[in-house]
Amino acid sequence: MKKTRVAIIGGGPAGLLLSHILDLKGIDNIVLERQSKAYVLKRIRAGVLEYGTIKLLRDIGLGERMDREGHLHNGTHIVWQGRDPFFIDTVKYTGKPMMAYGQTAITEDLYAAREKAGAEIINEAVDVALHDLTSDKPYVTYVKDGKSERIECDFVAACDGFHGVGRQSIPADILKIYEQVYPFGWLGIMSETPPLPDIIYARHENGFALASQRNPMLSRYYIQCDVDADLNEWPDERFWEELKTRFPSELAEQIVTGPSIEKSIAPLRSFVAEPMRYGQMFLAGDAAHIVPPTGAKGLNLAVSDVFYLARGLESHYGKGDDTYLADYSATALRRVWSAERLTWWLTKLLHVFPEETAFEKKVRINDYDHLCTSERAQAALAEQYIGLPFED
Ligand code: RFL
Ligand code: PHB
Repeated sequence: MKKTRVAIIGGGPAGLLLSHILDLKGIDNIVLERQSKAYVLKRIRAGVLEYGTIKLLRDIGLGERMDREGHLHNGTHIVWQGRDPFFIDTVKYTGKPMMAYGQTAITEDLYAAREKAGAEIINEAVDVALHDLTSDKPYVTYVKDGKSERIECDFVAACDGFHGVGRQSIPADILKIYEQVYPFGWLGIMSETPPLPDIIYARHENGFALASQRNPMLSRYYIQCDVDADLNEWPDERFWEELKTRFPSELAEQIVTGPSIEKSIAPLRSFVAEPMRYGQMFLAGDAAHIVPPTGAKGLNLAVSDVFYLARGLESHYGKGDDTYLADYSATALRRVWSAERLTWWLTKLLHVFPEETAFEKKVRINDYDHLCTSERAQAALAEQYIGLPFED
């Protein structure tokens, strides 16, 4: 049997970041991760960091490689078939840039920092179960190498993603779910080719497309696709051809194609579980909420949840003050709902909906035209796109 203060379920970005910050504050913790380290590091996901995320990573000593290898951007472009292009200018309206730096690299940096500090990260921990969450002596059981194990703790941090056990341990009569599923997915590829210089969302009658990047020789592109599309129907040649169709010709000509090194389809979903606390357990990151990737908010929300949770735990252990922990769910959810609204709106604006009525089409175009002509609309979008500041 092991004992720790905080048992962290999930060794993705939320779990590892929480473990790192708690360790800096002298709060001991153990991370339980279902997958192997190699598997976690192989997952390709987010690529764009809000300014608050950049600053937090710098503040906790994880900014060095990010500042060396990441790429700062003043905002994101939108190109819209048959209309003027538009730039979400975060620097002009908020003074803050965004950073293209992959989630894979952040996870590598976090693993390296945790291992250097001698952290206890238990990979390939299966059958994790949470017990006595409403008592002051919760515990976690799991199986490692065929052996049943138990960890006693003060708190459980469920950072175990959308399919984790944390949220499922909350009784149905307490948990409230808000959900919206979209009738399409994103087909994404990674290729070892020089990316376009900017991050660009494209809106075309065939559907949405996105040009993004990881480093000077690594490009990330996405196109809207059928949610039940088969990857075998999308050989690289077809992907590149469709991608180029969705961008204006002067940009399409600049896209350098090459073999894909990764290709996958992600469904799009908006999802919020409330509250983000049950007894001594706190949910953080994708365990509590999912946003569609339009707007690049998922990882950034995981980071702000962890910021609020770590602050609450520090105040609990350091000062015996539980005000922040008591407010955790409400505080985190204010920021979550702001990102939910933004990503839902951007998804509606930029994708082709199969069932869209002629009326809805007109309203959507009007929304875009308003954005292109109204400084106030531009400022409001830039403020939410860069991410609202963390609350005091
Ligand atoms: P994760 O990354 O899913 O990690 C959860 C971890 O928990 C483990 N786990 C368990 N461990 C033990 N026991 C169990 N029972 C367990 N169940 C699960 C899992 O193995 C895993 O290691 O959640 P976390 O840490 O909350 O991080 C969230 C982010 O990963 C996610 O929000 C982003 O990737 C979303 N996202 C983006 N976010 C951004 O901020 N900017 C972007 O540009 C961006 N682009 C994206 C994205 C997500 C995408 N996909 C594939 C969904 C682009 C895509 C295509
Ligand atoms: C990415 O680079 O993976 C990316 C960029 C912007 C988004 C989503 C994903 O909105």
